[in-house]
Amino acid sequence: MKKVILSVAVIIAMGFTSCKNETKKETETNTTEVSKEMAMTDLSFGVRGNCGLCKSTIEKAANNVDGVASANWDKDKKKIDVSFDSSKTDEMAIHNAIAESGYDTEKVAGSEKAYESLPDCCKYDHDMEMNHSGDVKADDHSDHDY
Ligand SMILES: [Cu+2]
Repeated sequence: MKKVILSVAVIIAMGFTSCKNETKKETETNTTEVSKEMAMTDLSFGVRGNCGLCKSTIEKAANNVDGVASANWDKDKKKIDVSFDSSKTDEMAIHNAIAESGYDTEKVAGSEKAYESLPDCCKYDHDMEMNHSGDVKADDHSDHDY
């Protein structure tokens, strides 16, 4: 009888141990994921441009900045959503990179030289309004169709 009780006790003890281990692992994984997300900064600002070709030029310029995780320019809103690692780069570096590719941002005027070599369809109007907000929001799903 003692033997039975002992082995039951051992089984219970083993069960507890493995449960504890699993719980601990899960917690550790979650913590890592959360801190990864926390390091990312989301930023959104106006950038002038005309078409799909502008979109790829602007996004390429932003993505080429070390630390930028994603960039998505909205042709209708004339604005870009950027996600970046703030320990590697900052807002102005992204503005400058886009301006260097020929495009005006809210804070930095686009390089004239780069603008001149843009295809004709991309020679946007420098007076164009940018960073439209609000009403076009319902179209947000179109951001993901690439
Ligand atoms: Cu264009």
